[in-house]
Amino acid sequence: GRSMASEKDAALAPVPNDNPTIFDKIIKKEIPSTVVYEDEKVLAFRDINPQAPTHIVIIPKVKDGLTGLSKAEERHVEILGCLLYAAKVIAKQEGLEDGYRIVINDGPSGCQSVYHIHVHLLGGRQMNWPPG
Ligand code: IU
Repeated sequence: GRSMASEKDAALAPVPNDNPTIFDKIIKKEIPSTVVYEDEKVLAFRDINPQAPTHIVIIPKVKDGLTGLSKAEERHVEILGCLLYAAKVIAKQEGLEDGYRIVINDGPSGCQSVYHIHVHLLGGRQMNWPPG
């Protein structure tokens, strides 16, 4: 793996592009991850650097150019819905009945570090507003 001083450093380091990412290796099970949910289109696994007691990353198995939300086209509407619906299913599975936080980081200013769209599901502690 790579070691970075902070998530923000990681987000500011790469030039956003559509190259394969580490998430492709996670999808192909070439590198291990703790999968908590999987269906035909979606894979979800525990974040390697959790920011809450429950921190899960939810990704499409096929990226189809969707490096981030800002690159969404009309053809991506279905997978976007699938990602969000999977978040709801996983939140219930994880026992987050008091609530949780969904995050999509986009681009350098949004602190995105992996250019394969993903939804963060965070819970198990009180979230704050505004976020950092
Ligand atoms: P971001 O929104 O692009 O910053 O989120 C990427 C997340 O992927 C981040 O929370 C990382 O900790 C997480 N992650 C991971 O779970 N496994 C990895 O091998 C890598 C990143 I690289």
